Amino acid sequence: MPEYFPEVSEPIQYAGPKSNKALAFKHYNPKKKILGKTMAEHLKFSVCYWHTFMSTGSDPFGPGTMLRTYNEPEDPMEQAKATMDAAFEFFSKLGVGYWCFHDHDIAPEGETLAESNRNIDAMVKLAKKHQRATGVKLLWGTSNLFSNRRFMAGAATNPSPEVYAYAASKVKKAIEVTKELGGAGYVFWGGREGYDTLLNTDMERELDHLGRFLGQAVEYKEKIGFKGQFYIEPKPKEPTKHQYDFDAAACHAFLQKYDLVDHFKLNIESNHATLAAHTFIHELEYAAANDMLGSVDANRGDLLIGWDTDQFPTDIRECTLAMYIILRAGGFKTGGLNFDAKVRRQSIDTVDLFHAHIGAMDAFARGLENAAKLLSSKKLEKFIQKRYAGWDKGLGAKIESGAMDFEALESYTLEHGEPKVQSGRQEMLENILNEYL
Ligand code: XUL
Ligand code: CO
Repeated sequence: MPEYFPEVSEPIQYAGPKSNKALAFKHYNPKKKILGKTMAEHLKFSVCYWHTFMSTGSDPFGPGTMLRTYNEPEDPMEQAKATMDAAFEFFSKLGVGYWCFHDHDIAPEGETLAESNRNIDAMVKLAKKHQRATGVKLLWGTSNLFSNRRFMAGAATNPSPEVYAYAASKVKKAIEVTKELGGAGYVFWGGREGYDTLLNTDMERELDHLGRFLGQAVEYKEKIGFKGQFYIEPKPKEPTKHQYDFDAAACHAFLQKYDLVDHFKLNIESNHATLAAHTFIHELEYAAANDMLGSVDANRGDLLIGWDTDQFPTDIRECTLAMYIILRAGGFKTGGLNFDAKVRRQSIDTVDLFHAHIGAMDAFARGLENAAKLLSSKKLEKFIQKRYAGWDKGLGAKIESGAMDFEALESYTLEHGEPKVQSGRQEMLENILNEYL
């Protein structure tokens, strides 16, 4: 088999923070134990197939810039096979435990659904062989329901029932192969489930269709005995003007309305959070507070660019806060940290893929170490506990237990007068956080 990443001859090693080696981990030490688990077990890093192996740097103003030897075969299936060989070589050399894919990242779409499915089957066979040989596991699978022109007006929310049927057929197949590959989860990202203009949109009907579609997916999952976790990945806009899975709260409300909330968790993506005018941390916290935190698409946006730039995460403060919430919520169960991120258009060499992933893995390793220390110190926990202590006894406890109605609350206030107020101490808390970065 040809070698696709000859610039890295040995798997990337942990060399420690003092090392000057660029192709080495300075902080990610997979075997190091933190709060009873290894770093690898906490972080569960995953490489995404689409950006890392399928994108070559094209943007709305120009074509790809990156020449990859695995893209050289002209026959689409030969190219797909070379790409998969390259992908598993990359996973092994980088030392990640997981990968994620869309159906048509790994296999070219055929002229018909049947041909597409045959292509997928051939590639799944090869993926299975590589998984066995390398030990790399599938974090989640998904179906691309947004690139083909048939999906221009959405998939489950398409005005045409025939498109709904096509989308269902693709999801059916994608769930089957995710199961076949032992996938720990399956993601629904509603790529065009939304609208470009309300002037042509029956929103009520589209939402009902999306609810039905996801319900049918749950039925099929149970029918075939797929034990993986279903996730919805919120995103507020792009490619459509408005996407129904706007943010964690909108997804949560939607799942409750259609009685699906017990069957799904959320896959929170950092750059989608910021597009929704939230912080990544807000979305994680909302998901955790509602027992909906499932998995993470780790990346970042650019403060000055208004679209999904999908850059590799490098901000230690953000990684620390993210890991703080994830640790406090009990850590990942089925999910992990999937790098839904791509190298910049000028980063044209395959070695740039290593630099990008190494940097992001080191950033989250530092985040994990900082978060574990901050959590163990209980400094923020204790402050919050004290801030809400009024609810643990007396009046607060009575309100929480439902023992005080509005009349009783009025009597209390008339008797006790003006409430005592306390400082929020934001600046002091920010200083504490900085001590841990
Ligand atoms: C798009 C996005 C997708 C999903 C999977 O913004 O994040 O790649 O993660 O379909
Ligand atoms: Co994503």
